Amino acid sequence: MTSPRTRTFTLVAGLFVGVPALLLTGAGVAAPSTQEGLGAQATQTGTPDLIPRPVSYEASPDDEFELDKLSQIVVTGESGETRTVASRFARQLHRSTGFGLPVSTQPARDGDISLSTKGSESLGDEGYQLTVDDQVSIVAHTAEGVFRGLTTLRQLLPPKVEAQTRQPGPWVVEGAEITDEPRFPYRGTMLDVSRHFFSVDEVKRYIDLASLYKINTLHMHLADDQGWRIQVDSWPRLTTYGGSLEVGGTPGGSYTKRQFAEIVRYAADHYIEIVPEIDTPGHTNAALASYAELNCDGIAPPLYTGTDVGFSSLCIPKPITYEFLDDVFREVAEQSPGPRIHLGGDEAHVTPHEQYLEFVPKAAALVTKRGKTVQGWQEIAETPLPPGSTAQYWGTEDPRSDGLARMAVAQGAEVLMSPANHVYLDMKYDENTPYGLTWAGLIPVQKSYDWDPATLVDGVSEEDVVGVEAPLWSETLDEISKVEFMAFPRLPGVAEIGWTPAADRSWDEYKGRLGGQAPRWEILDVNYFAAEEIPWQ
Ligand code: NGO
Repeated sequence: MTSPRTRTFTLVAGLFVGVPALLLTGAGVAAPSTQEGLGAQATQTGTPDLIPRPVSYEASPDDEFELDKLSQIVVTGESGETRTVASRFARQLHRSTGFGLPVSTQPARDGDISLSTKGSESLGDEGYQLTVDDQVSIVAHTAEGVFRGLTTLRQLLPPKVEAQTRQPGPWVVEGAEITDEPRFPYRGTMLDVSRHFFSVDEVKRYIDLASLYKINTLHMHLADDQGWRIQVDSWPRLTTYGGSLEVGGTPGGSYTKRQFAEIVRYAADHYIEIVPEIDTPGHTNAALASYAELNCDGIAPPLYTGTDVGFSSLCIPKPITYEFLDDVFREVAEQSPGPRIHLGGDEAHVTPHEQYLEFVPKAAALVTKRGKTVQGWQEIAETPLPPGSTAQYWGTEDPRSDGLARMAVAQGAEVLMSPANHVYLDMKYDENTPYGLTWAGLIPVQKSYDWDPATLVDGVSEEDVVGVEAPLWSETLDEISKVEFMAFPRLPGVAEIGWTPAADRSWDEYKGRLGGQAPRWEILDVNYFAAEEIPWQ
């Protein structure tokens, strides 16, 4: 052990004489305040500001870890994937700490971080055990579990670890024993790149921020009335013409295959799966404008740059509609390695209802034909769905939406919870929010956090729910900084709803941890809304 580390340890250990171990587990138990004065990441409750709150956190007050210039990341006998995760983490930490952090197979020493996938299968894909003493050890069953554990370690390190430039140390983490795994397998957010287009770099920025809270799915709303944003070689005008504008009439854009692959790769590096959405049969004006033959009357409408919904429809009786969708889903499936494709299905107000019921199963078959499972907005639950489908609840606890969710359950589909009155990130926080919508009500931070996916809808319980997703519709959001303003601070709460057991969540305790994110967001230059309800640090 190097002498600087010994000195720090002695000094800090002195603060802990006679302090009992703290246990953070069970329903919102606030541990006694014992770690005051240990820096920004210690809250008034004495537990670090981790979001999502881990299933179990036990402080080991006698222990302390310090990362220093001799620290290594040790991966012995692991897959190449774990080594890749390790190298990426090393590169990230190198920027702020300046340390080399070589990935090594030598036995771990004090000050090292060791990573292993030799953990029990019961940890699942994302679970991990993290021990902090003289060393940090992360044990999981998969490389993804190791990554989730490293995400926790990032949050345990001082906020300045997020900086892009060299910062002075020390890089100290308090001793702890963490065991953790998610409540739900799907913890997502959605970015609407159709109403306003966001560049590859902007999407990457959103991935960076979401990933810090263990979000594992990014649903991309790639086609709507206002723009088609993903390249389809067999129907090129979808992007060259249908993607040319956005809301307000400003130039739009679209992702080439190479660019979309770059998003997929970047997301995968963060263990985030992309769910591509092609909204059908409504929300299709961009496609209808691009190809006259897709319209029942054979006449292409003009491009649309307003914000109304529910006025467009594919032509359900025409065979070309299915030739078109077959090509589209094939090319989207080729570009998207994830298991799901979202076919939309919402607000088909001008599609005759009988035709809607006929359309969805046909479109769904074109998705499953490509080896993908079907995801769609709640309306698709009215039609028979292929096994393994997901219906995305976007109601406001209203009878019609709740009924649709129950219809999904009745036919064995999974329900993804995106209640618009809680997790629509495009709703304003209060009447002074400079952008956003209000149709689902105002959503202050507490309202976005204080609900539970397994009790929201009668007849839809824990085992029916695959997870939660916070959609961010972009009618009023033309810059990524505005996206950040709407997502932060609400998105971390949705991430916690998806991860942390319901019994361990309470708003009063959570808001303290949320307040502790501010120093990190300042360093990351996040344009967050400093809501008055939060005790910001
Ligand atoms: C609705 C509508 C979208 C809007 C959004 C705005 C769904 C599933 N369809 O949600 O087209 O953009 O509200 O909040």
